[in-house]
Amino acid sequence: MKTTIVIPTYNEFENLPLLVENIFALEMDGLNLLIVDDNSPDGTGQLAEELSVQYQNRIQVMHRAGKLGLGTAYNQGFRRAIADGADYIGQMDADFSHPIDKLPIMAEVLKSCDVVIGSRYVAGGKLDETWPFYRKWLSGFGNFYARTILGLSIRDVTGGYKLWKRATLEAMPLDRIKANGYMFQVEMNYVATKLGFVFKEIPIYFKERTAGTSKMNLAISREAAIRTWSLRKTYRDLKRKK
Ligand SMILES: Nc1nc2c(ncn2[C@@H]2O[C@H](COP(=O)(O)OP(=O)(O)O)[C@@H](O)[C@H]2O)c(=O)[nH]1
Ligand SMILES: [Mg+2]
Repeated sequence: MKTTIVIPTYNEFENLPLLVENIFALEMDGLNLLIVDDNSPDGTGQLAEELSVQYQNRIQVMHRAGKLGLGTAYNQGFRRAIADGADYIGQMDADFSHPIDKLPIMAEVLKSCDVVIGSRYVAGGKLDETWPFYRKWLSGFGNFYARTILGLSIRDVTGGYKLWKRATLEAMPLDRIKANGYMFQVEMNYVATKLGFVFKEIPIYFKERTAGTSKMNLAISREAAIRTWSLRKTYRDLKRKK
């Protein structure tokens, strides 16, 4: 049983070593990491290579030419994880916002569904308490907006902490997923729901990063606001691959 967590990185030099150490401290069987680095100017890519040597075969590194966005990083990472024979494939940010200690329970819950989301919007889940009101509001509103327009029953549609069954990802038309920011999460959820896959959400506390800086920006929010409306049309003809 192999579980590969895909971790996209852009300037996460300060976070990566402790993150990796904490993940492997879980001592989950068959757990390994795939780091997708976009030629980070701070040297995260080189650091990842060094960690890969230190942790022997448990870390793979993909290097891309430059900052190409979160969505394409996951897209390429997923394909590679599938090709490398992972049974469960995860997504996690490199900045400790996603609680590492929830991974074992997510893996347990995945046995009885197709995708598990570490969710900020189910009972027991929470956004960072130190976030200012407007950020909480924006996150809550963004979720409500996408859920309503797309008719999704998932509570946390923009969350980026997930565990997929290999078969789920294999059935997804990854070549058609074009969104790159928060919208990548929404688009994946929408397509997977349309294909009939079953989601479960387990509560997480989403903690703001303490090291490094956020890469999200206005363009990403704008992409989300606009592309949400076109998803229905884009996937009108979607059928489950046989
Ligand atoms: N490879 C890659 N990783 C990225 C890119 N943008 C963000 N990331 C990573 O994606 C994760 C989430 O990004 P972050 O800036 O923390 O987003 P926020 O939590 O919404 O503020 C972090 O691990 C980042 O290093 C990108 O363009 N390429
Ligand atoms: Mg973050």
